[in-house]
Amino acid sequence: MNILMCINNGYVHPAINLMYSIRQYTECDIDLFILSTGLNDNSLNELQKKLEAISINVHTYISKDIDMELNIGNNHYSVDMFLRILSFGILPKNIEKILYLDADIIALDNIELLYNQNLGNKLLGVVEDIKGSSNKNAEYIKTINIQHKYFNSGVMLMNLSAIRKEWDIKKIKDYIFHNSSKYRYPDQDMLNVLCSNKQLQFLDIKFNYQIRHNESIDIDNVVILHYVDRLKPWNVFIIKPHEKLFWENYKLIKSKELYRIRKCFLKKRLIGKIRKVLHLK
Ligand SMILES: [Mn+2]
Repeated sequence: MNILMCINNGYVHPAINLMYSIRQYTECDIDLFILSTGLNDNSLNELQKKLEAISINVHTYISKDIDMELNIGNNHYSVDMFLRILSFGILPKNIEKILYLDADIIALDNIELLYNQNLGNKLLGVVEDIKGSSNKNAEYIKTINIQHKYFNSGVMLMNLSAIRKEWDIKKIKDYIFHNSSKYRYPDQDMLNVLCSNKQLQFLDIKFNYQIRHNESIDIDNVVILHYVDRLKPWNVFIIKPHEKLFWENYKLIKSKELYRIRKCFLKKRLIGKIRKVLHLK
């Protein structure tokens, strides 16, 4: 099974956590492809070591100057997330199919169920985005002008051989170059615009169950749980039951790193709140 993640240093531990959760449910061969604009040596070594321990082969592709090429500028989104759109041109040509996963995700069942979905000639297997069905975002989504259901780009089964036939790497780079500041969720909106209805295979919600901090969940059927809120399990004050699942899995990794990151984040937030109350800048 080929898995793709596009991460920077900040997401190395959530990524390790995700791979451990996947390994809980499957013994199949896993090749993990990491695309990044840069990972420091410590992060990279840790990633390799922790994943080797659960028999996952890691392949890293660093695209250092891609932000200049794509003109992302001051956009507060990380450049790394655009790499998923370009993956068809970066990854070796013999990779015909790959499962792209965000790092704010854990598996609760065997993801081979998802990997083995038949896409035929379609480019992507995706799940509808929950924001797309809320009133607040429906108006905005109308403005990006798509003829299909708005999908979430955090989980995508990618038919790379079909994509290579349809997309041209230079044209896609140009498109990102000229449009990255136009959209609210740039990479996701662009992927929605780039695909027509007949190029998409919509999959069951259980393959990308999008949960927000304040929601409750019945996890019986869920294969992939996606923490879509801006606040991730490692930066919320109070851990809800679905976030507990994340931390229970993290125990397997035997590392203190994510606990440390959480502590730093909460401390910063607390100081921010105190300064606000005291009207300090
Ligand atoms: Mn996500």
